[in-house]
Amino acid sequence: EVSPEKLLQLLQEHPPGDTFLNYGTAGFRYDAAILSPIMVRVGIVATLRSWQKQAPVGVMVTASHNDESYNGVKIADPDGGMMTSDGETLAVEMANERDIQRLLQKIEQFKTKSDFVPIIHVGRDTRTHSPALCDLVVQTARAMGSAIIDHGIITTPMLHHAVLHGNREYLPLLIPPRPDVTGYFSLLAQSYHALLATSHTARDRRAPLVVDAACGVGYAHAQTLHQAIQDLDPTHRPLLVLNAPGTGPLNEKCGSEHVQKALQPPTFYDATADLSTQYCASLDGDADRIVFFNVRDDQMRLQDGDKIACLLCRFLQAEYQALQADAPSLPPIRLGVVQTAYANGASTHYLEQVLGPEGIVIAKTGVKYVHHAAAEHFDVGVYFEANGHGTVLFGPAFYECMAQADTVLRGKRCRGSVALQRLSVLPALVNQAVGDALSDLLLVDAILQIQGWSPPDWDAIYTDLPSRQAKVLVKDRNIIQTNENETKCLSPVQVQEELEIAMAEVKGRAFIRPSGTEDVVRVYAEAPTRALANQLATKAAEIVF
Ligand code: 16G
Repeated sequence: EVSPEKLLQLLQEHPPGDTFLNYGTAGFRYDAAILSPIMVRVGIVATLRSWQKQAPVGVMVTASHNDESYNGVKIADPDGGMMTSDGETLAVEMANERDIQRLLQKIEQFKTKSDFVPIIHVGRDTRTHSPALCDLVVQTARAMGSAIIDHGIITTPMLHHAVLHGNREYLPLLIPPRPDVTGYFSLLAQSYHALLATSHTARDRRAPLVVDAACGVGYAHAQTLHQAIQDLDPTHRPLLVLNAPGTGPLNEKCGSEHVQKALQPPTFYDATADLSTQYCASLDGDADRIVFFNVRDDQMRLQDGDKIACLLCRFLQAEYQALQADAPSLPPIRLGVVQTAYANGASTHYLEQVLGPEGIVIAKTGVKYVHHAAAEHFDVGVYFEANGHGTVLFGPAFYECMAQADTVLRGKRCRGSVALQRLSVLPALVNQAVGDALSDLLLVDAILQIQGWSPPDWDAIYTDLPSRQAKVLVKDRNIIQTNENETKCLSPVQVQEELEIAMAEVKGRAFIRPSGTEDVVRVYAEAPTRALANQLATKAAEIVF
C-alpha cells in the first residue's frame, strides 16, 4: 500500500548520523547500532532499482563473516548478481542525504508512468538484530508501493538464487526455474545425484563430510540439503552439520574466515562425540564461501579457494577434452579461471599447466570484480578468491557446444557421452548468480568421488608457497593507488620501486592494496620459505608506513 506519510515518518524517525556511509565491496556493513537509517534508505534504493529495471531485485541483511555486533545489507540486481556500480553510487548518495525533501525529490525523478509494481525479494541471516533491520527495509519499500517476497532466514546465495530464478529471462535454458527455497534444495540435490550417477567407480561414501556452519545461517540449510540428498538416495555421503546458531558465538573460532586466516581447525561447539577431522568444510556466517580442511598428525591441511579452483579447472578441462575426442567437430570453448592477487603462486603455476597461460586472468579483489571478469573473458569461467568465494559461469557458447555435442553423440555409448552428461548437469548444480558454499560443497564432493580422490590426494596436487598477510593502519588508505588488478602500486611512485627491490632480495612476491571493507592498507607477501615470507611482509609494511 503506497503511503507517503509512512515513508516520511520512517525517514524522520531514522536520520543518518555523522559517519559518511559507504557501500563497500559487499554492501553497507557497520556496527548494528547505526544501521537503521541505512535500512530505510536501502528500502528506497531497492524500490528505485526495481522500477528502473522493471524487474524484481533482492535485499539481503547480513554481515557475513563479521562478529555478532555487526550487521549489513546488500542489494542484488535482477540477474541475481551483485548490484552494479551505478546502483552503488545511488545507494551512497541516498544513504548520506540528510535533507528529506531532497531525498523525496530524488525519488520523484525515478517515477515512471508504467504501472509496474516493484518487487523485492528479502532475506536475512541469524543475527539477533536482523529481523528488526530487515523489517525497516520491508516497511519502507512497502510504503513506496513495492511488493515484498520475504524468504525469512536464508543464506546470501539462496537470496541471489531466488532473484535469478524469479527473472526467467536471465536464466540459461538448461536450468529449470526453481524460484522458491524448496526448489533451491531440490535443484542442488537432484543435480548432485545426477552428476554422481555418471560414475560407476566403487567408492566409500560412508565417511561423512563434516560441515562447520560457523554458528550461522548455513546450519539449518545444510541440514535440509543433507535430507534432500538422503531422500533421493540414502547411500549418498552424509553431511554431518555442526556449529548450530546459539551453540557458540557467530564466526568466532569457527567458520571459513577463522580457518583460512588463522590456519586452525574450528572449535566444534556442539560436538559431543570424537568426530572425524579427515574431511571437513567450513562455511562463513552467510554461507557464501567455503574452505575445506583435514587434520593429520595434529597438522591442519587447508584446501582453500585456490585449491577448489584447481580441482574444478582440472575436472572441466578433462571432461571437455574427453568430449572433444569423441566429437572432434565441436567448436573450441574458452575455459579459464579468474583469481585475485591473493592467489597463492603455487596455485597459479598449477593452473598454467592445466589451462595454459591464456586461461588465467587476475582481477581486483571482491566477488563482483572476479565474477564480471569470468563472464567477460571465458565461455566457462571458474572464479575463486583464496578465501573461498567462488563459482563457475557458463556462457552462451558453452550451451551451444552442449547442444551440438548432443546431436553428434546421441545414442552413442562412449567416454564423450559421459563427459556430455557431466558437463550438462553442472550449470544447474552450480549457483551462477554468486558463489555459494552449499553448491560448492556438493560440486567438490562429487568431483572427488568421480575422480576417486581422497582429501589428501586433492591436497597433494601442489604445496602452497609460504605466505604472510598483514595490515597497516594509515591516516588515509586512499593515498595508496594500485593498478586495475591490484598487483602493483602506482602511487606513491617510490613504493613499487622499493617493493621490487624487497621482492628480488628474497625471490618472492608482494603487493599492497587499500582494503575495501576496513580503514587499513593490506599487505601480502609470499616467498620460498616461511622466514623469507615473514621478512618480506615486514619490509612491505615498513614501505607503506
Ligand atoms: C568482501 C568481499 C570479498 C573480498 C573481501 C576483501 C564479497 C561478497 N565479499 O568481504 O570478496 O575478498 O571483501 O576485503 O564481495 P578487503 O578489501 O577488506 O581486503
